[in-house]
Amino acid sequence: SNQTSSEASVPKKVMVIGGDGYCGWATSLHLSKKNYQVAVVDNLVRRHFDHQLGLDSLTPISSIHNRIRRWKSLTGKDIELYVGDICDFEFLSEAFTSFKPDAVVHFGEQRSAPYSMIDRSRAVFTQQNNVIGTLNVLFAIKEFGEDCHLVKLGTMGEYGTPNIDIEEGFITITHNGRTDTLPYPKQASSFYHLSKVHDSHNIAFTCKAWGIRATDLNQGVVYGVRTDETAMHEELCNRLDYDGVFGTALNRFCVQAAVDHPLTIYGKGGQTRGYLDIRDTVQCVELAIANPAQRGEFRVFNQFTEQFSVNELAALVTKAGQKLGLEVKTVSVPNPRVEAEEHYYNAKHTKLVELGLEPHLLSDSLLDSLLNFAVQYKDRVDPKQIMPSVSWRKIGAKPKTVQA
Ligand code: NAD
Ligand code: USQ
Repeated sequence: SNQTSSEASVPKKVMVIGGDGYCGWATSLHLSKKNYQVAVVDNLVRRHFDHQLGLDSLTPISSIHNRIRRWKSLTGKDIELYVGDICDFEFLSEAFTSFKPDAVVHFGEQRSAPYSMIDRSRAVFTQQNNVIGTLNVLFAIKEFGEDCHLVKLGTMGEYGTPNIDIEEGFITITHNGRTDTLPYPKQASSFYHLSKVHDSHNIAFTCKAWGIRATDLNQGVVYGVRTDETAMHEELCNRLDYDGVFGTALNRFCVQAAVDHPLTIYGKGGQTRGYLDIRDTVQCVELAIANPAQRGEFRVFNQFTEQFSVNELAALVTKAGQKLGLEVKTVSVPNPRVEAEEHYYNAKHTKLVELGLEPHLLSDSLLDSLLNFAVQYKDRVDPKQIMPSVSWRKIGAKPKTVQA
């Protein structure tokens, strides 16, 4: 590093875009705890989606203002808050020039594949919000902080499920006797996952053209809820989505088991993905910030720790449930998505381990605690929100009405 010793003692400033969300809130607290100076940027649109669709987190969550006040009262640490939309470049410029971040962690996107497949307007919103938001962040860095490191949340879903091993971002190919290292082919399968592909292309281009330093974290599916910091007080509690739109596979299965709902396996259940514990999300982001990309470098890390098929997850939750006296059943739901249900999957994930990631692998004790957590809050579950309601094939231009 080219930091002098006097500079090294000044805490790094990290702007966390999407810092009120599931991954972003846990990361904001973790970085603040580790003595980074943190600013949360969020327009709270996720809380608005929940209201629009009649959904709610399993866990009760405090307002972002109360969360930040509680953190200050418990630890003495300040987290700055900028409430606004990063698609509004004036707002973003103001936040940038006032906070002057050394790194920006960008979680602030519409992140649900089913949400992006509800209807035309949600598909358009998702790509507009995500692609333009990221473009604005790139322009803000170029304009106001050329040295600022962009740590961008991408997704393993950018790669799809090719019948060959998945590399970390790039693949070396020999074609007609010539060899080159090229971006790994992208085959995303929702308008949401495609928005991440478009982001990756825009980021790679600006690294080359403007010398931006960026790390694209192709994250797998995140599970779990508690981190050391969010467990400190109920007002710091993180959100846990279990509904058919925002809930993700393992978290959903634990909540389903807690309320005696059969585990919802879509189609044949052979869909295999990379997964990681939310305690590793915060660790990975910290590692990326502590070891920044070089000027002009577009780095890609595959951010997950283990691969599972949907059927394997269902079997693990069934076994863990039995130990707690829950009789867990499964049901095969006609797949609402268009995706391979039996396929090869072998994705590399060594770069974060090389930087020092110590994974929390999925264990019986984590499953026990997640299941116990779900049982603790099971009275808050609305069973009507569990079954999937969004069809990849039936999406149309007409606004979809929300069932009351
Ligand atoms: P989330 O919906 O809980 O949080 C996203 C946050 O971003 C919300 O608080 C929302 O209000 C904010 N936001 C959205 N658009 C914004 C805008 N235009 N301006 C300002 N703020 C905006 O989602 P999450 O689960 O925490 O995911 C965070 C990121 O990580 C996303 O980019 C997602 O694609 C990625 N990711 C998530 C998972 C997962 O399993 N949850 C897995 C892989 C990747
Ligand atoms: N699935 C089921 N039953 C369920 C829920 C999901 O069988 O009840 C299946 C899906 O069909 C899919 C797989 O499980 O094959 C994963 O689905 P998911 O909803 O858990 O995850 P996904 O839609 O891919 O999206 C989530 C996050 C997204 C992130 C992505 C990482 O919402 O933000 O980008 O995980 S990844 O999957 O690696 O692309």
